[in-house]
Amino acid sequence: MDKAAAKQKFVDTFGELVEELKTILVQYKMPQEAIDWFVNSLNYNTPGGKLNRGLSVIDTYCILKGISTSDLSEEQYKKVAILGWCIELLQAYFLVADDMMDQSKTRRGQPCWYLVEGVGNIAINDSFMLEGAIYMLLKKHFREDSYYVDLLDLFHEVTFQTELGQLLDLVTADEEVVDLDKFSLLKHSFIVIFKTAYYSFYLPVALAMFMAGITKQSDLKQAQDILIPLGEYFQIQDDYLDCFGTPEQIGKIGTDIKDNKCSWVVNQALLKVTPEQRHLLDTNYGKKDDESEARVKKLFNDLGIEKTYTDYEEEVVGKLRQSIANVDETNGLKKEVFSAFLAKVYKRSK
Ligand code: DMA
Ligand code: MG
Ligand code: MG
Ligand code: MG
Repeated sequence: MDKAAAKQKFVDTFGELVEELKTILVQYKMPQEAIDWFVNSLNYNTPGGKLNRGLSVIDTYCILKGISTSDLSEEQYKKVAILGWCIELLQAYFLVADDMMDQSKTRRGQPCWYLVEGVGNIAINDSFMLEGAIYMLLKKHFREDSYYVDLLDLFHEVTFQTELGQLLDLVTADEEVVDLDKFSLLKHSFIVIFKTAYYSFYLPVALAMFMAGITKQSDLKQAQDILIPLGEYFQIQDDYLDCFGTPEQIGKIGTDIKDNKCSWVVNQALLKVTPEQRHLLDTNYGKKDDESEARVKKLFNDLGIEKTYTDYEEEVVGKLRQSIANVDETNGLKKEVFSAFLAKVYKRSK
């Protein structure tokens, strides 16, 4: 099955899950307007992205089992796809809230949910419900499995880690006072590992490992030791694209400069600036107007940040390939789980 077909097959299972979630509300005898609202929020916020996280659960499961997707029975496929959609629901939950907190305008090429006519602050409750949907689905489909509690633990812990990352991201980006001395690459590393790497990289693989019964502590640790640095690299790409990608490419309008974010880009710039350039950065970074943002972007160009980025990318990918080559496959973990994941993100432009 090619990539597009695999994605389509996965997308096709989402409608069924929406129906299942809708049935729960019908059983509660919920008035129709609440049912329609929830269904609309699910459909607006959950599919529509790259679906890399969700698809990775399926890919990882198949690699661990040594089979191809077409070898899975309908029933097996649906079960592993549900875990994939649970990550996509988690992602939808984070993004709806993230866009409000970051005052973003667009996401996946459409207006952010909170900006849709009639939504506004109801989006806060909608984000909670996207998260709640995960546990309704897990209960319905995994309640009888021996690893049910492991799935719950994993979702809960990774959610908490992500929220901690979002916290550090937000408190490092003061809305009023711009103090670039608060930034550092070490703090950046904390932010991105917690807000992105755990849920985007460790979670899909760990879920598939639990489902495939490959759950030795040492193997979960091997997975973390590769996936956390891989996720850090992925968020550095996100930071880079926020500034240097086009909205057409990335489906969103970058906000990091105006939001005073402790991004990888500004941290690299801080390592290179002359005192005059530092003054320019101090007076323009984190300002809400387009002119200040343009001055900061021009400075980033003058400093050659694009080259710094491509050098970084080659270096980190070299290291990741080395770690992958050293994976111990004795207990059933496979190097291919990681190389497949790396291939999905290497040199990405969206
Ligand atoms: C996103 O960080 C992290 C989470 C948990 C959603 P971000 O604000 O850089 O993401 P984006 O660039 O997609 O708004
Ligand atoms: Mg954001
Ligand atoms: Mg954010
Ligand atoms: Mg970003």
